[in-house]
Amino acid sequence: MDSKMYCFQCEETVNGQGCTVKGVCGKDDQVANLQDLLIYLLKGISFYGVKARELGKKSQEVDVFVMEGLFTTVTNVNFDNDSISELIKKAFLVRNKIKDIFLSAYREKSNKTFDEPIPDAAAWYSSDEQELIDKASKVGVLSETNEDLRSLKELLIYGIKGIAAYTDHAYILKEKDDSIFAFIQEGLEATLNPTLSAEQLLALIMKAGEFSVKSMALLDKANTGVYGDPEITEVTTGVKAGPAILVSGHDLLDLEELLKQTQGTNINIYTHGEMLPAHSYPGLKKYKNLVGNFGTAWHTQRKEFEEFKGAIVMTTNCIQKPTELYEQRIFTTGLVAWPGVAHIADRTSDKAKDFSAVIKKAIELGDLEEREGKKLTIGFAHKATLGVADKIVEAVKGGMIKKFVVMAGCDGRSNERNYFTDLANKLPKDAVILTAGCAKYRYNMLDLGDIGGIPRVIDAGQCNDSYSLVVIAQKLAEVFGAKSINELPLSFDIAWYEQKAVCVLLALLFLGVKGIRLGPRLPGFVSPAVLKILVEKFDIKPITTVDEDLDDIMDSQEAASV
Ligand code: FSO
Ligand code: SF4
Repeated sequence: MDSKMYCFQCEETVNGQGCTVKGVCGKDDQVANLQDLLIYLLKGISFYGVKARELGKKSQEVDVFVMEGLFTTVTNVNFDNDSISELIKKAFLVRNKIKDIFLSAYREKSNKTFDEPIPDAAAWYSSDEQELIDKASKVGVLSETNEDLRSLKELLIYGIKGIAAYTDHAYILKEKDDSIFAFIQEGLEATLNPTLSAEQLLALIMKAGEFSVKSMALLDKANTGVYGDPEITEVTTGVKAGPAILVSGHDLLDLEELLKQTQGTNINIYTHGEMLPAHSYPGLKKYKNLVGNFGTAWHTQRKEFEEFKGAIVMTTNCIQKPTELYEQRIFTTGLVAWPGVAHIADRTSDKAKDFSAVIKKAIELGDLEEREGKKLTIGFAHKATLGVADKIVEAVKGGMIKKFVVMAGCDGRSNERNYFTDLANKLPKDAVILTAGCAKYRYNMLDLGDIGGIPRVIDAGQCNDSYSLVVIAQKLAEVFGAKSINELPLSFDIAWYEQKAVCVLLALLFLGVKGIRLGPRLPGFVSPAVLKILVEKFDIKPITTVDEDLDDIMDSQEAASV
């Protein structure tokens, strides 16, 4: 194949097969190839990382570098050549560090020099720019020539990217779990092993499901530990008069630091996209300057950021190419980067990030005009939802709720995603939607009403809060005396886009959820043979038409049967 790059990690990949000239997301071939080289070097680092751990040695710097490197390559995080090139340079240093740690531990233990074969990813080095570019074009996903092994390896890596993203969010809030760091490296290192069978890769993919659950649970612990358990909260989507800053992405600490730094000023802070759940955390909603939510899912940001006349901060994915109407007033931070966009530097040790440039910009831009907006009810994470469990159980037993439909995941550009809006609209009035992630923006503004005070869209939070949905389902299974959540009147209709959704999907498979509908398209990186395995083992199916799926959803497992 004559291609300048090859990336098929997200749902929007060209023709459902692969971006070969430029990413639909806006990633150019050079960035795509350099990201491939970075992943390759992270595998090389992991080769030594796994060996060092076997001898009881590890390094936090190395663990964090691998985790952050993976998150950097998630869809819509980093589009900047220079910053990826810097990470590649650093990867060589980090690899040397863990190599030295391992070699000295090995010598100490065995009294001899390590002389086993070393994979190219753990040995190759160059500081020459052209050599780096040449190498980058050779180590991407197509370097595995067996289609099925490639499919399994990439499924594993994308799940691990999601795990890394959630683990990084938890780490920022000072929660960590060494077993997750160890698994991330175990999974990456395994992809270098030419003798690994499809069965062994499948076992690792299931293990990734286990660690997906762990990473989401860890992040739940971090978020609730720092900001308290989400509370059922009404959020306004209008605009108040006054200078303003819009915060998008998923990083709650960035939002909090900005709230603190603007406290006592007349600057209003708004959430965008996946930042919406911030309003339900007691530790964040207490800030009077957190005034509302503006806009919807990530893919409408170009229009919405043009309309929002204040300053904008992008804390994590999903960033799109800024238009000239707001490129001078958008800032990136953390792992996010777009060439030419001003970047807020990382916090040094425990010192907060300095958002003064954003604040200065908001003041310069002046007042926003007042605008009316709808109200959204959010905050149905596990604690709040289980707090009203008796009402839910009563409604199920009384026949007012016949079905729960989990419609978590991501939103995206394609019109096919109207399926989720249409399905939500057409669901009978005795069906309740459980949601998390930006997928909700396809139906959270619809007036779907409530059942005895329980809203028909139960919004648990960000994509990682799919964990809450699982906790809720497990609790319901317990209350109804069901053997598993598969026996509940519960259907899964998941919208996916990027690799965090792959992590959520693997978590559900690990928990034994069967019959998940996935849309709008099945992943391009899943080969026909791998799909056959997933269908046989888990009964995964693609979404079809709204009417067909609706019949199927409502026919399966009636509430009355529990
Ligand atoms: Fe959406 Fe983007 Fe949260 Fe993703 S904003 S698509 S699954 O990054 O992480 O749900
Ligand atoms: Fe294409 Fe998605 Fe990869 Fe971007 S992340 S290059 S849209 S497959």
